Amino acid sequence: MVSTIKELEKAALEIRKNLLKLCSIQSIHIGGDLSVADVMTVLWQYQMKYDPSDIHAEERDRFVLSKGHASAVTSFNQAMIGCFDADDVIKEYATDGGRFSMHSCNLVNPYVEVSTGSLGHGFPIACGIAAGLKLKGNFQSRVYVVMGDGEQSEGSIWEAAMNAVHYKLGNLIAIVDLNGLEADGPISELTGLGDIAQKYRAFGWSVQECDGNNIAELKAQFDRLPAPTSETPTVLICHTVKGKGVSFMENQTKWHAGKLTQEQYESAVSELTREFQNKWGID
Ligand SMILES: Cc1ncc(C[n+]2csc(CCOP(=O)(O)OP(=O)(O)O)c2C)c(N)n1
Repeated sequence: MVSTIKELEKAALEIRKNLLKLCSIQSIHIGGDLSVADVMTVLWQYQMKYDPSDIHAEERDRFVLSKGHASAVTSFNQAMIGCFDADDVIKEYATDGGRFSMHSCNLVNPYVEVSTGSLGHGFPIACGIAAGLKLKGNFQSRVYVVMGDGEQSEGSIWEAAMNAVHYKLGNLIAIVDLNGLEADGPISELTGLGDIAQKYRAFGWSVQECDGNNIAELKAQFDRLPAPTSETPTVLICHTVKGKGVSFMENQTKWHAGKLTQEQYESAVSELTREFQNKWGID
């Protein structure tokens, strides 16, 4: 487990560099991978109970990527904890018979708890898993589910949100990557999410909120989660920037998905590296 802020920020830098490398080879959902990269780093490198050598352990925490198009950032995090090599992700991504692709698939990759990609499905499935754990008498595992803010416009999200409260799923932690953009533009101009914290609160959820691109804040939010035995589900609303860390990608709808030229790749990597070194020095 990685626990200092510097180590976690370094891990997030490595993950972003891997994302950019992959993105220089082929088109990936880079905008939403980068926005959620810090959340995923703190979750996978610090927070979750997950042993890559015993992936069916009953006591493990479960992870569901409801915004299934952010498969690459998940795979690079799993590589970092030893599930497989990051180079394998790059080599096999979107190839015939490869374990990694635009959307996570557990038929070819056993580290994927649930295959996702069709938005609005992962969250209800995560609710079912959380209810199942309670029925089985497992009160030590949590279920973490990561959603997009565009994804909140799926009706199934709100059916699940209602049920999670009804079934007292305090072992369920929903995370919303609130980056303000979906595939076709700003959410405020498409469906209009309104006050999302207030909506979850009205449904009976416990709401936590933070800057989702700030590792220290994220760590503090995870540290204060209620115990899995609690009876109220928690949503962590993470305010993020789509394309975070690469200035020409930040808040740009066109970088929802895409491929980098060699020149763009080099400029993006040097910007990220410079930013890290300005803060922590060269080590
Ligand atoms: C049911 C469904 N409709 C449409 C899509 C196509 N799609 C893929 S990503 C995306 C945008 C999602 O926006 P958001 O949830 O905000 O994700 P992020 O911006 O974080 O990438 C859409 C519409 C899909 N995967 N599933």
